[in-house]
Amino acid sequence: MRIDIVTIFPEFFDVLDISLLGKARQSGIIDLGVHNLRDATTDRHRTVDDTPYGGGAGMVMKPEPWGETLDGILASDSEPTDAPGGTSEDGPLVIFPSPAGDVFTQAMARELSAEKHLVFGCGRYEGIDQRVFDHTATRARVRLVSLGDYVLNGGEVAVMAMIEAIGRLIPGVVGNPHSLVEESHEDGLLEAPSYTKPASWRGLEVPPILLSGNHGAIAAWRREQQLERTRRVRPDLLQP
Ligand code: 6GU
Repeated sequence: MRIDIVTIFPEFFDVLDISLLGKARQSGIIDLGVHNLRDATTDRHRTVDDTPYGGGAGMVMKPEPWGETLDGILASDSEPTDAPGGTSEDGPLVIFPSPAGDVFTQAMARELSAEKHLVFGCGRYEGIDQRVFDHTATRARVRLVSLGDYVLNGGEVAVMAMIEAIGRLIPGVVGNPHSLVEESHEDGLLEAPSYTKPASWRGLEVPPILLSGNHGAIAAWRREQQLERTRRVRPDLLQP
């Protein structure tokens, strides 16, 4: 998968060199490009924002640097976006992290992990000039995606979370694919508690069923733990 990130804080994404995602990049499963929005500015101060038309607090990101940067990224995509409105299913999908977007879920991460080319546009300040979204939507699929109902200063942390959730679902990124299926949210429930050796630690015992060797009984116990935990912590997940 090709991933491009547009940001005014490119160093923020240096951590993608390490860990699981770093390995996936080294092995060529993920091809990452980080673009500094300020490289597309032409003034001495490398200005990316300006005051909002109509007044109001804060600053709005100017459209020109976004247009320039996205032109370069979208032109480099080998898949022609020849569908009406530039929305070919095979072309790039441009994601703008925004608290006004669809809420990011495990199901969305799985869907996005099947894409060939994701472009993340990290906004700062009070947002990006609306015409950037409108123009981009004439030549690519565009989605606004939110991490949840709270406010971040910019899209960078959200994009980092999304890339981690998406990246680990790409075949070959996580060594043992079985470890993906027993996790919270994969089956719509929270995961069961897990234990390792020693069997007794500081007076706390591992539930005896897990030492029984009875795999059927263990699976049933885990399922019951998942249901109990989900009922208690996230009853909303059990609503039809
Ligand atoms: Cl995706 N961006 C920002 N700036 N704030 C958020 C968010 C995203 N998701 C929740 N809050």
